[in-house]
Amino acid sequence: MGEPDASIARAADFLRGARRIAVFTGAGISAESGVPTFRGGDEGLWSRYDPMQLATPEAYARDPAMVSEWYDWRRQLILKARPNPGHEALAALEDWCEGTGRSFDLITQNIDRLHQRGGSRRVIELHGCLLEWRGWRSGTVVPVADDPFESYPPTAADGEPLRPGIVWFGEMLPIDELVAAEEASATCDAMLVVGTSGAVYPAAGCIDLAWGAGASVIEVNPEETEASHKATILVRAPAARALPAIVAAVRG
Ligand code: BV8
Repeated sequence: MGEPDASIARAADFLRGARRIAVFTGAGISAESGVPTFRGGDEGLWSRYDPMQLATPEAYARDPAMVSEWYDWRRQLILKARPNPGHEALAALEDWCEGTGRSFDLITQNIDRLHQRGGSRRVIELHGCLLEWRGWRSGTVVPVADDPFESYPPTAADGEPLRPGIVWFGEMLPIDELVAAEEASATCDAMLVVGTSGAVYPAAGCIDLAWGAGASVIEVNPEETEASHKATILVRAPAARALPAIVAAVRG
């Protein structure tokens, strides 16, 4: 694999030398599960939709039917998706950390729950989860069937419109998750940054915290990102290929 081989071996060395490992993931780690990313090329979700048109509370208030139908379309994609070897490698890394007395935290911006379905246990979801829906006004979480909703917006038994249990632009992140993610980022000595453009805050601030604390930052991404200049090591390869190789090298 040429250059990525050398970076994979170096990444494994840094992870083996770490006592506290944090992983920060974005939409790119689910790309090889068939879940479109936001900014990637012409297949990116946002290439067809203006994010500010749909991923905001104002958009839902303006057109709850259209916004909830778009999210239900994405929910169906997620339900059909399967964890890929990248997700599974991070679950194996978590096992290795537990087995060797290291601390491990997985922080994700993703709302697809593929990390948990791939075996990860300690997952901090900064932007919520698209499989969860709640009352637009009450915030009450309402169990929903996997099937596509019959009408849009979906409603609770009492008729209250439901919205996806995710964080939209302009909304605060869940405070407990944000505090836990920032604490893990500020105290880790190695951070694996996988599949994110590093463009969305305050989530991407986790990378800044690790970098500022002097942690080794390893970026796994086929492309340059806004976080690349903070990386100690650049692994320019797709996650489903690079992560299994890195974790195999870590476990020797
Ligand atoms: C808040 C859920 C305030 C919705 C999402 C100017 C400067 C700084 C900040 C701002 C600003 N203007 C506005 C803001 C704030 C704004 C923000 O950061 N905007 C950005 C666009 C500039 N942030 C917010 O609004 C946040 N809230 O600030 O609240 C506040 C304060 C007090 C009180 C009230 C409010 C909320 C942000 C959360 C938004 N919700 N998701 C949905 O899913 O529809 S964010 C959305 O983008 C995704 O969830 C994802 O988490 C996030 C980032 O995207 P990425 O995951 O990085 O994905 P992307 O497509 O960008 O990149 C994919 C990467 O993968 C690429 O690099 C690609 O190369 C790589 N890749 C592709 N294939 C692979 C791969 N890598 C590896 N392997 C592969 N195979």
